[in-house]
Amino acid sequence: MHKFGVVALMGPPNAGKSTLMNGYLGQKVAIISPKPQTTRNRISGILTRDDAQVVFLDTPGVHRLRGKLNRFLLESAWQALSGADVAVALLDGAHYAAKPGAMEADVKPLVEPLKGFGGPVIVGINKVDAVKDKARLLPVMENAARFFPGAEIVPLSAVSGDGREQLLSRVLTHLPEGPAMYPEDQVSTAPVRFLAAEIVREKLFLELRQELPYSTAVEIEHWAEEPERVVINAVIYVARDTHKSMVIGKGGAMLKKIGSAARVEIEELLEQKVRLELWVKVRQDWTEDPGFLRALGLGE
Ligand SMILES: Nc1nc2c(ncn2[C@@H]2O[C@H](COP(=O)(O)OP(=O)(O)OP(=O)(O)O)[C@@H](O)[C@H]2O)c(=O)[nH]1
Ligand SMILES: [Mg+2]
Repeated sequence: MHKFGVVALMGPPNAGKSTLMNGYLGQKVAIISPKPQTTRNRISGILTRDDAQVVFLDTPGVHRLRGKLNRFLLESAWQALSGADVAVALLDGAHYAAKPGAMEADVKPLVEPLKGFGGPVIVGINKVDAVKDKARLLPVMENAARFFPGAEIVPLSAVSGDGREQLLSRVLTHLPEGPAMYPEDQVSTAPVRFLAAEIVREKLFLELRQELPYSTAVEIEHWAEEPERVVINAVIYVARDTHKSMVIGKGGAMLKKIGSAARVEIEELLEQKVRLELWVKVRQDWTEDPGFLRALGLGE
């Protein structure tokens, strides 16, 4: 019997959704950072095995923040749910083991939509590697059972891989029978240009301080395949004049660091030499500009 289905990876920001998806794929498709709200679009990751093909949809963390960009992020998460066969609600178990009271507010925005989803919900209690005293996980699991009644609950670590297969085997029991829909070597439906722009965005998240990464966006402006290399020009949009100099850094040092880190990874992705040129442009308050958000592929 062969199964095919779509799994929505939902959860509060920073729970480890993107890390988990990459772990299943054995390669990096979604970008990851220690900052919440790293993911901005639904991103598919396709896992092909002999007995099943599973399409994971990584989603932006569900949270309660204001602003148009955040509304689009939420919308994108709910849309993943609407097309899914199974929902995995991933929670940061280490965070709630240390702060049991924090779970309620974090999961609140998820509870009703997951009830309305109607399909099976599996709760993943992630980051168990970071919990020394495993007894502290019990109240976390009890709490999760209270907020998501009827859901199966699986502790795991997306980083170490412990529990990852157990979670997947629970997911597989709920997937419908069906043939594979994608070629076995396809890992995502996202175009490589998008993945390249995301890699640049990840470096912005890793290098820039505090709130600055949230008001940056990356657009590939030019992409030329030459015989020996790929030439890529990418624009980093910032929302204010003052942000521009912070992204460029003293003598261009910051931009250089971001550019070379991104180039190395884009070369791995494309398996080709890459020349990456980055430009920083100010687009005043772009996070509140619906037309521009749409142009970036954020929002429908
Ligand atoms: N210790 C530990 N850290 C983890 C684990 N999974 C993820 N992390 C870390 O948690 C942080 C957030 O991981 P992401 O995968 O970006 O989380 P996310 O849920 O996709 O976050 P958003 O896209 O912002 O919603 C990163 O620093 C990860 O390295 C885990 O199992 N154990
Ligand atoms: Mg993410």
